[in-house]
Amino acid sequence: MNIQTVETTPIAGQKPGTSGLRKKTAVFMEPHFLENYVQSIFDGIGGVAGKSLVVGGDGRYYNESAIQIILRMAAANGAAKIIVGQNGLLSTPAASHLIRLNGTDGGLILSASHNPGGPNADFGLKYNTPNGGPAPENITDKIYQATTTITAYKIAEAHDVDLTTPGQARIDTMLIEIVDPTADYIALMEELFDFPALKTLFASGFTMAFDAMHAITGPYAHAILEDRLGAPAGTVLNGTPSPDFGGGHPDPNPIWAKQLVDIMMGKNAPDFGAASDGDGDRNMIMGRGIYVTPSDSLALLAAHARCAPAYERGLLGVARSMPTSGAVDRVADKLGIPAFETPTGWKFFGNLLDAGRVTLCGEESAGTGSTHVREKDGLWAVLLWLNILATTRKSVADMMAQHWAEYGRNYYSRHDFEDVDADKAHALFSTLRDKLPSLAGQSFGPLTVSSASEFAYDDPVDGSHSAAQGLIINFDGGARAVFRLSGTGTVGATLRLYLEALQTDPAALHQDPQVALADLIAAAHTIAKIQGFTGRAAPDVIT
Ligand code: VG1
Ligand code: CO
Repeated sequence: MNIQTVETTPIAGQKPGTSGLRKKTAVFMEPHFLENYVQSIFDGIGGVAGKSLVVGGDGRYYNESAIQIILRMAAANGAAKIIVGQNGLLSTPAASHLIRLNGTDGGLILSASHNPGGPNADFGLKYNTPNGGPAPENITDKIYQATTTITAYKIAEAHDVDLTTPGQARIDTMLIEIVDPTADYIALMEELFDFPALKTLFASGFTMAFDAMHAITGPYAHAILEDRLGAPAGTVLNGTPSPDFGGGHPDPNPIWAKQLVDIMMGKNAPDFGAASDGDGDRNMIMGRGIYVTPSDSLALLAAHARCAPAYERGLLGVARSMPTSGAVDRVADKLGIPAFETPTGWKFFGNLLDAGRVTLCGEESAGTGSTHVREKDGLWAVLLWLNILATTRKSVADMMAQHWAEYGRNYYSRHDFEDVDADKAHALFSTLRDKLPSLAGQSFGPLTVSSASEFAYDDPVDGSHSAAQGLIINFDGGARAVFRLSGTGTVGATLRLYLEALQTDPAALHQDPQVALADLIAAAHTIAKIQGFTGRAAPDVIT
């Protein structure tokens, strides 16, 4: 094998964010950009000589070319084996499963998830560790360090590997196993859930719409929902992945999955609706005439998980990211199991899952998952919901009404101010941070601040400390506003404002969340001077 050692210099800005490195596709395609980052991953994890890795992506523009480069670099760096999805495709949860199933030394996932794809949109790459989960900060720090000192990368001179059919290939001595991206994942789902009960549910006339948003879950959803479970053809919408996700944002929320929302809110809506994101790790849940917030979905799944065979013995504990509502904590209380609060990003759940401290975890951004992999998993959440509905035979709306009546309702909303000038966003943030100690006792409209702090996390398993994970303002009565800057964007800054208020009055459980949260929204704007700093009076996206 001819190995080229290409001299290079560090490229600024290769610092992984909430979930790997995300940049404009054109930036990833600049000379040496991808190669520098891949070599830095390899160097940051102590080299890949003799190791095996899983490689796959969400099929966005540049996916396959990037994989060909990664294969040649892995061979040049002495890797023993690469397991790659057919046509370079793997959903994020399927990649996580393959890493675990095959005991590989981790994997590379090519995705910018919910960010749009295409030559003028976004691309991303992240390293997952041998447990199948996104690399924790101590490893991403090493990778970043390597990007700042890199002097050369290695790449084999080889032809493109044909990834179109499952089978084996080689670059010199490195074995490349090309696998069906869906097969092992489907087998796992079949172990976790009661497929015969789900078949019976669909056979009884239960109807569903699943919006794959032109992204990676299309093939998985077709195979599971329609082929295995007998849902009628047409249940899966937008089920053929396209490199630019049909020109849309593959972000499963009421704004970007509007087609599904219109169906579910319209006449003759199906019983159940769901959508997933670019790389298949998120889920949006709807019922006929109702949108279920991800925080509520997590709480409901925790309350009823025992309906599914995989969880029939109960849950060890639950975890949620800090900005996610406390709805699941109330369920945990009742179940008598621990509830953990972690920073945003799935990498913080890995230790808790590995240590057997939690079984379920989730984020307000529509990510839910369990011990079955070490990523959030969109279709898994959909199947768990289906298993619960198959057992209870209640509508989604009735399930939610029952849940709120029992636990109270954590009214919840996230307001995103996108593409704000980065300096202005940081100025807002640091001004607010400085103000936190003086806020307690101050009133804003009818709301009085009870405490304010910056969130930091001490991992209960390995003791690692993560600082500066968001600003929290608590109000008397339990309402809360949280401010964070997004770590997944590629232009400017996105300010996220998370709003939550618990309502236990049975007469006030069915309001519009924006109305229920109006005082809190006003208080948050006043305290942080959002318009003053950003010029924005209203958010771009409300979920
Ligand atoms: C966002 C979400 C976070 C999620 C992350 C990756 O991060 O808020 O909850 O874990 O995306 O999800 P941020 O830093 O932009 O708020 V995925 O499905 O885009 O990999
Ligand atoms: Co995703």
